[in-house]
Amino acid sequence: MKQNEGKLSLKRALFTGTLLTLGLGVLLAGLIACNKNDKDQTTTTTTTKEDVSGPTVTVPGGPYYSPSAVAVSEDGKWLFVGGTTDEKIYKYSTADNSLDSYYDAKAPVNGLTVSGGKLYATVGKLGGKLVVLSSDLKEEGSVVLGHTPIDTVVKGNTAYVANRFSCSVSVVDLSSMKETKEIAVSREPMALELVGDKVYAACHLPEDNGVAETISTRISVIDTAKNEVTGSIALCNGAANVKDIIASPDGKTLYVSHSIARYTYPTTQLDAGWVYTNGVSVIDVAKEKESYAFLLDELEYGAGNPWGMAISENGNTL
Ligand SMILES: [Ca+2]
Repeated sequence: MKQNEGKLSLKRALFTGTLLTLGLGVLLAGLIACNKNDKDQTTTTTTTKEDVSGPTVTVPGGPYYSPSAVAVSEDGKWLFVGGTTDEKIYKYSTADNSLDSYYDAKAPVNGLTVSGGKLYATVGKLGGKLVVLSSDLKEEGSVVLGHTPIDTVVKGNTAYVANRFSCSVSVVDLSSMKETKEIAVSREPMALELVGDKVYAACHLPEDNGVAETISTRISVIDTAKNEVTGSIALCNGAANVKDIIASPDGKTLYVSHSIARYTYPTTQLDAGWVYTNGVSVIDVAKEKESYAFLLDELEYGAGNPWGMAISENGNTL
């Protein structure tokens, strides 16, 4: 009992990190209802829903949307929302939450990235695609890539796309919309971040042997001059289920959201972080090394699995 109390007070000290709440879930809840009444399940025609914040939004599609990706236009006027189940991308006005238009991707939407006035959508599973859309959701080009393309960064005329289940990053020449190279990275790249001449691919699962001294996921570092992996950053022991990576505005720090498995503990209790806690790893970009990780959980809750991150322009709030 005494030992338990010691552990708990240590945890209490550790749980002082700011709880990361992106707030997008709340926003999305206001914009899109995730499901409708059962009686509507065969309806494919346009339906009207009441938005909780007031205005009525009209959305097409089936009974489930499963919003899975969001992006905001560079001028802040438009919100793009992609659905996994209804396979569409919606464009909403941020001024009054009204639906402006939508694009039928005809495949699950895995990720959305805004860059240079264009919307880059990663869609589909095996043989998924990168689709480039204008800001008014007109398709300008697409290219078939690996298994479950999920995230994109754009550098000049080149797009880098993480193919989650191919364990690779595709290099796409945007003028010809051709894949020029597929770069093997660590296990299940989930999210990409571009800092200077490097693309950082944050990978979902560890690649280590199950009896290795430490087991953690990796950030694969791609040098965009060579389009080769030139580094691999290990996260803290037990780090897994990586979902997102984001750079500080000055490019000196990377933040990675993930859970931390207490895999060396016997599973005698589930709560209070005995099996999993949720954390953010902080990476020193210049050293290509993790500086520290901080935890996100409330002491009595856990296993929420943190997902997307955003950072304020001054870099002070994550
Ligand atoms: Ca990203």
